[in-house]
Amino acid sequence: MKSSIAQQAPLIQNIQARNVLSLNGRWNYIVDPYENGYYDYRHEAFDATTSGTGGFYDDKKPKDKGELIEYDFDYSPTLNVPGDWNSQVEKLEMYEGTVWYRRKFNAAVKPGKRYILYFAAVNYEAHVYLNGKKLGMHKGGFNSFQFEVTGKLKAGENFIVVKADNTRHQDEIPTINTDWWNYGGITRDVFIAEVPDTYIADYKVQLAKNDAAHIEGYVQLNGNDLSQDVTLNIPEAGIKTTVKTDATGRAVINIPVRKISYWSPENPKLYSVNVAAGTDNVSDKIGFRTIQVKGTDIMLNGKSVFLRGISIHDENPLLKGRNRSTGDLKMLLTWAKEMNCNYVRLAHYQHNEEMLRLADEMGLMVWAEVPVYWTISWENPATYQNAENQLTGLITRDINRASIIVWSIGNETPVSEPRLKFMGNLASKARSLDNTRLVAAALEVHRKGNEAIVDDPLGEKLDLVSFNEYAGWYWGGDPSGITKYNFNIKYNKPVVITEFGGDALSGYHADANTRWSEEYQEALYKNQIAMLSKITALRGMTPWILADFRSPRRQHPVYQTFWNRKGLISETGKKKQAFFVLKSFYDELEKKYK
Ligand code: GCB
Repeated sequence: MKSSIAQQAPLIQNIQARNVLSLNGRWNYIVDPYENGYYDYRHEAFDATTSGTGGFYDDKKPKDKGELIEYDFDYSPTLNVPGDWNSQVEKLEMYEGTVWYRRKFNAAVKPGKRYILYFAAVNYEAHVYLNGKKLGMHKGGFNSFQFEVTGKLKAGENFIVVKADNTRHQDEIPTINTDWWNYGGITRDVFIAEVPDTYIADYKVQLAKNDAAHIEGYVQLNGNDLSQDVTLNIPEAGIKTTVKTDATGRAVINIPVRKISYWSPENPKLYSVNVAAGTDNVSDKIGFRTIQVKGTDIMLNGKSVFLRGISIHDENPLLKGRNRSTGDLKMLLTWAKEMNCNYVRLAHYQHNEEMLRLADEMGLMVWAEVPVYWTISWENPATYQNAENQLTGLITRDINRASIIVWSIGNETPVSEPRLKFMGNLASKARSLDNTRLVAAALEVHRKGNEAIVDDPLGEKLDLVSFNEYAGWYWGGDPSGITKYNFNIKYNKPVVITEFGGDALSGYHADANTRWSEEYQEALYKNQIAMLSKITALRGMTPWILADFRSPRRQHPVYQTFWNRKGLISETGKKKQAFFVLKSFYDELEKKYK
C-alpha cells in the first residue's frame, strides 16, 4: 500500500459550532455497480498500487484529444447532499452498491489553523479522497466521522471524491437483514471546520450521576499547547470556574450548583454554556437533569415519570427518503408532541445530531440506539469492534444532550452465549463512557400458552426491562385475543415496552377483525393498552411506529407496496384512528403522573 492514509481524527465535540465551510449542495455522481473506478481489470484496488492513481478519485480530464478516460464528473448528473440517492433518482430507488460523488470547492487556508473534514453520515462504507489523495475509509451508515486535512487542503480550488457503497454484508453493523430501506449515499451534512492549532476537542458538562447539586465532566484539548487554563462559563446559572488541563490536555470539572432550573419535558430549559481555553472557545446549549431507576420507578429529577413515547425512524415518509433538513426532523417531533408524547425512541441506529438538539429544545426524552439488530455475527471480533466503535461514536457525540436518558445497545438480538458476551461487553462499554444515563436494549419475549415470558439473561445487565411484543399482529390474528396474555417478567425493574403495533393502510375501513384496516389497528391499540396496563411495573412505551416507513420486506401488493404500515401516521401525513387512541391514553397518564 503506497498511498498515505490519514488517521481518522477523534470526533470533535459540537463541531457545528465551529467556523465551518459547508460542502452541502449539488455533488456530481457516477453510478458504479462493478466498482470500475476502484479496481483495475485484475481486481486490484487502484489506491493500493504503487502510483496510487487510476481510480475515479483522480477526477481526470484528457490531456489531449487522444487520451482515453472513460468517465467524466463534469458531465455527470448531480445529487443533493445531504440526501440519499434512492429518493432522488428513480432508477436508484432499489440500487445497492457503489456511487462516486465529487464536489469542487474553494477554500481559504490560514496559517496556524487546523482543518477537519466532517461527514455527519455516509451509508455504509465511505472511501474519501481529497485532491486525488486518499484520506481514509469509514464504515457505519449513521455515525459521523472526520479526517484532519491540515496541510492537505489547498488555498483556492480543491476537490473531494467519495466512494459510497451501501452493499449489505453479514459481518457488518447492521447485518444483511433489516426491516428498513437501505438508503445509500451522503445522507447528512458535510463541512470543513477550522480550529486553532490547539483546540477544545471534547467536553462533557452534565449533572453528576444521581446528583442534582453538582455539574461534573471534563474538557479535553488537542494540539501542541496542552497545558492551559480552561474557563467554564454558564452566566445564567452564576457559574464561572477555571481549571487547568494536565500534560495530556485533560481537565476534570466538578462544580457545585446552587439554584438552577432542571431540564424536563415540561421545562426544557437549556443554558448557554461557554468553554474557553487560551487558544480556543466554544459555545453550546445544555440542559441539566438527573435520571435514575429506583425499584420499578424511573426518576427524572427525583420524580417518578411515565415515558409516553413513540418509535421513530430517520425517514420522512413524504420524501420517501432519509430526513434531509431541520424541517423534516421538526415535523416528526411535532407529530410526537401532538400525540402528547414526552419521550421518543430513535430507532434503530444513530439519528442526526440535530434531532437530539431539537429533542433538547422541544422537551422530549430520548432512547438512542445503535444498529445491533437481529442476527449479527456474534463471534467475529471485527464485528464486535465495529459495534463498539459505533456505540462510542454515538455516546461521544451526544453526551451533552439532556434529552437522552437511555443508551440502547441493540434490538431483538436472539439469545445465545456468544451474543450474551457481545451485548454484555457493549453494556459495560456504554457504562464506562457515561455513568449518568440508563443502559438498555429492546429484548424479545417467548410464549407458553397465554403466558408471555421475559427472562432473557441479558436483562441482568440492563437498567430497564424493555422488550418488543406483537400480540394481535404476529401473535394471532384477532385484536380481541390480546387481553388473554399475561406477562411473566423475571426482573424487578421498570418495564418499558419498546414496540407493539400492527399495520393499517390509511383510509382503508372495515371491521375490527379485518387485517390492514384502520379499525383493526385501532382495536389492537385499545386491547394492547388494556393488556399492558396490568403490568404493575409498566413505566413507559414506544409503540411501533410514528409514521409509515419504507421497507423491502413489506411486499403485499395492495396494503403494503414496500411500506411498513405500522405507522400511526400515513405516508401522506394523515393521522390514522389509532393515533387518537394512543393520544387519549397519554392524556390520562399525563394527569396520573403530574
Ligand atoms: C420489530 C422490529 C422492527 C420492525 C417491526 C415490524 O420487531 O424491531 O424493526 O419494523 O418489528 O414491523 O415487524
